[in-house]
Amino acid sequence: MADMNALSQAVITGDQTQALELTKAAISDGTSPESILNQGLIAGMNIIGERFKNNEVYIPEVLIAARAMKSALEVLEPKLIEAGVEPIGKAVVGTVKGDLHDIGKNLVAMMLKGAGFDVIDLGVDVSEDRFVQKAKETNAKVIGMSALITTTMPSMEKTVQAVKAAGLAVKTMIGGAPVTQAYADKIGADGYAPDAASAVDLAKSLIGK
Ligand code: B1M
Repeated sequence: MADMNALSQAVITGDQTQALELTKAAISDGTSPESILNQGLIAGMNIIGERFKNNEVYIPEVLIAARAMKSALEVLEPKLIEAGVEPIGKAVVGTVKGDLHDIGKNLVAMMLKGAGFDVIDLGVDVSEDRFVQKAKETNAKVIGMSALITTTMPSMEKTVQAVKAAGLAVKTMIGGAPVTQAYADKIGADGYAPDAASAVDLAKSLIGK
């Protein structure tokens, strides 16, 4: 059985090689992709987040931890995405304007792909106009927005308003560490999900699947 603590440690210390090797080893010894993700990678990133908040580590350490996590996620992605699922609808996803955090958004995109969505990932720092324009152009059924900083959350409200002003039938869903259901209700978004797995359930229910 793979050592998830060692994997968390590799993320915490930003040891990209070790994080990759432990992820590959865990995949080959049959550890579930969800355990590798939650007990290994996310657990490590949460500890880095706490230390960052307490000024015990600084941006460079957070960056190398994020780099280690990202390369581990690249090898985990095919396992998280089930092969050969028929697309059940298009989803445009992105991290909102002013916000560069993309690890959680990438996870949401991966899980949506795994659930059979055709995902158009706009990346980070996405303006309300880009969300709307892409949703219109692709005839997407869902727009998924991620925000990790309290000061970028108002971009979600702007996007919801822009979608309404454009008269699009697309559903809007939001998530990210500082985001809540109460905030979704306040800004008139169609839904909120606390994690990537619930984001899939929410996206499906929003489009009646
Ligand atoms: Co930043 N950062 N960061 N950071 N960073 C946070 C978010 C912070 C909480 C750290 C802290 O103080 N404890 C804090 C925000 C405080 C606040 O506003 N409340 C913060 C800050 C302040 C900043 C800077 C301003 C620092 C500075 O420059 N002084 C700066 C901002 C830059 C910018 O965006 N303009 C900054 C920069 C960075 C790095 C570049 C160094 C790096 C990002 C690297 C990258 O993403 N490529 C970074 C990181 C890594 C973090 C922490 C440590 C980890 C975030 C992460 O990836 N978590 C973070 C602290 C923390 O959250 N613990 C922090 C793992 C990820 C899997 O979780 O993204 O929450 P998360 O996603 C989850 C759910 O939230 C949900 O599903 C995911 C999986 O379950 N979810 C959705 C996410 N999006 C969703 C969308 C949905 C549904 C669910 O529907 C569409």
